[in-house]
Amino acid sequence: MKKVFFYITLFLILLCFFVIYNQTDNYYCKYILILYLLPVSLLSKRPNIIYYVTLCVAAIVTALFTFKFSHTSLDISMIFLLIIPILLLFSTKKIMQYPNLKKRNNELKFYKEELINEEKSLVERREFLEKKLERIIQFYTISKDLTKNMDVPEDVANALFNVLTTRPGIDYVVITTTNYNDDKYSSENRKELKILSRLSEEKKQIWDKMIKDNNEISLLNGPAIIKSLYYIENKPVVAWPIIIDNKINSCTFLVTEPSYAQTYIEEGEFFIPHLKLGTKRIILFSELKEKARIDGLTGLYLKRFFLGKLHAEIERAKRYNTNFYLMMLDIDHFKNVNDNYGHLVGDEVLKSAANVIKTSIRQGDIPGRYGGEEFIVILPTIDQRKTIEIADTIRKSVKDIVFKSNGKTFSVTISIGIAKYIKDIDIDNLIGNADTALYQAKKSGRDNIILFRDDNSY
Ligand code: GH3
Ligand code: MG
Ligand code: MG
Repeated sequence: MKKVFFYITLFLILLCFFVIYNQTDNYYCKYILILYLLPVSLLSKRPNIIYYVTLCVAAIVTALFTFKFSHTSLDISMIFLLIIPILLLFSTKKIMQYPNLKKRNNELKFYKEELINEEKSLVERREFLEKKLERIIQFYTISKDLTKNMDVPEDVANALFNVLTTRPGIDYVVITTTNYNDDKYSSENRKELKILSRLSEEKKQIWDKMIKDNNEISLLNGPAIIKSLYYIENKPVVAWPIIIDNKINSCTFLVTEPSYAQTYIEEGEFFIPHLKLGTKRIILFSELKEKARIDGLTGLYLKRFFLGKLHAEIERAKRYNTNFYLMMLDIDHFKNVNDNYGHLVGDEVLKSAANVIKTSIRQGDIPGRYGGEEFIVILPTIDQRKTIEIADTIRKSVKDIVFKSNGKTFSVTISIGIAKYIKDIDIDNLIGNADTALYQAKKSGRDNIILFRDDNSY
């Protein structure tokens, strides 16, 4: 393009020259016009041999032709011929440099391309890192969430759920847990904490059933694709089991797009230790809380916590119009045990009596240590006959225990007072009724069970 422009310019200069030349008859003007080619030949910015030679040849030929080989024509020729070697020298220098420039230009072009490619790959890398950063931030958020305010397994499930809702390629998620005390994780004893579904109701139910009925999870020891559900519906199911004390405590199932399966196995490797830590904290915390509620000597609920339970039971009975029984138990002449055998032996007696109470009551009954050698039990949803039956089992069992101290054997008896919850009674009156019945049991000769009667007809 530049070359074409150059030739056009050259052509136009020569055309102008010859047009003006033809317009004039004056020799002097022609002389000036020919000489005028000299500065014109020097005007070129880029030294070019063709440009100089063409203009010089044009000037010399015109001079020779115009002045018919006279002195003037020879003078002009000489001027132009003299200038050519000078200009040639100057242009040759430039021309000599020209191939180098061309080479340099090519090199620069190559560098430019290289730079463009490098920039492209840098942009790609940056985008990749940005995505990675986004994931790391999400991971950081969950790991932070998992280390705070975790009271119940639902809190762990919520923290995980919040992250999974933002992750791509997931169609369906079920976060399940099982009781820490359960023997093993199975489809029967697991509880669903959270479900994330991006499927139609019909598909959701299919997956729900397939995941629920699958017990392969009990064989897993880390994040994996469940083989027996492999690519059903063209989707893999990735499981994240949380194993605590060699038992699966909870498990998250992710139905993913096939291309995301490996990603979620890898993410499982990251998330599981955090989920495990969160779950462990909850277990530990609930164990600690439980310990704070329990009397160290007898293993029964402490009075303060027990009263809370009794309060709740009264509220429940009020709301659902149900009944329950309250049982108060007091070891007879316990002071004598302490006096005769010492406090340590007395403690053993308290422990044994508490064990008898724990093993004689039903699951769901709530036993507490009410005072020194006084115990108390809430017996929900029960009739009078069964209540007395339980009380009598306790009474007999306590009496049957043979204690040994310093080669001597002895046994103790227990007195029991029972009160039934009656509509609209408050907590103090209910306890008062059980206490009155206990007092009557003591009064009637101890080792006895008395049911509270409103008419005092004991
Ligand atoms: P009653 O048949 O009328 O109930 O007579 P009692 O001797 O059992 O009743 P009393 O209230 O006179 O005595 C209760 C004793 O229980 C007094 C106290 O020293 C003892 N005691 C309270 N708490 C503990 C304990 O934790 N360990 C031991 N070894 N003794 C305790
Ligand atoms: Mg006593
Ligand atoms: Mg007492």
